[in-house]
Amino acid sequence: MSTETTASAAASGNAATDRFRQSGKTSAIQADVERVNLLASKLIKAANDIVLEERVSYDEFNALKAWLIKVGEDGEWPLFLDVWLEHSVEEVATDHREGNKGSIEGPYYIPEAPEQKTPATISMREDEQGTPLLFQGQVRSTDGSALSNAKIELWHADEEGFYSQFAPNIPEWNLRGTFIADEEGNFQINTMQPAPYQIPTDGACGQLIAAAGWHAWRPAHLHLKVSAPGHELLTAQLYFPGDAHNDDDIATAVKPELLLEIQPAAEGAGVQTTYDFVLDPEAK
Ligand code: MBD
Ligand code: FE
Repeated sequence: MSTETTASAAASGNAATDRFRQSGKTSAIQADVERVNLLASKLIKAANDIVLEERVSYDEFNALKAWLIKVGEDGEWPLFLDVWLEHSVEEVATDHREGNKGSIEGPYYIPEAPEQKTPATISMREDEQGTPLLFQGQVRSTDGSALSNAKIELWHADEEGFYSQFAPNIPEWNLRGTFIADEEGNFQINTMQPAPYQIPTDGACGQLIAAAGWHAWRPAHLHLKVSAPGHELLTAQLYFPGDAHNDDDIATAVKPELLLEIQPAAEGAGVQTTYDFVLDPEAK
């Protein structure tokens, strides 16, 4: 295979870095001097404490410097931060919620995927490999009322563990879509079961994982953003029972409430699952 057609850490990392730059996520940030002072001082102190406690050597210091440089060169800052830090940020951001548990967004979300009313089939290749998955459920508010015309954004890896727009030779919107539920908040989406995801082994994050003797896997997962007027946006992931990495996700993003129950498909090949979402009303 030529280099253009082979997935590489630097290609997916740099695509994730570009996507973050374009996301607008930093446009409204007003850095408060007190807050920057507090957080930066604490982070620097924590690092210095480790050096003193563990008697870090110059060789280790230089290995760190070289590695941090490589994280940037490979475009892997989004991957690194989403795998090892986002889960705590997500916990803080959502711990007031009474409705559905959520999980991290990760580095591979693209907004404004093509919209369809459900029932619908996500965009996929004619010969898309894998087990067909019918994903259905209802979107409700915390008071139990159905949220008519709720919006469900779904994106996930293919059967090889690759995401469209972050790996070569996959159609732009493959296994990505925006779905509108019916009047009763019900949705039915046909897709393909994703494979587990392996952090690229040829980039800085993979180098750290190998050097530390860790594994590089996330369990198979569906990514979702579920929204309805007057309600907080839910960012979540859903997982498949029996996956070897549900208990040791490298990104620490599995919660028991996010495990699906899988049944054989009632019609046709593959499997089906029903999962209902409960959204919190926006605080007044
Ligand atoms: C993924 O697919 C993902 O969901 C996260 C959180 C990090 C890396 C890859
Ligand atoms: Fe993912």
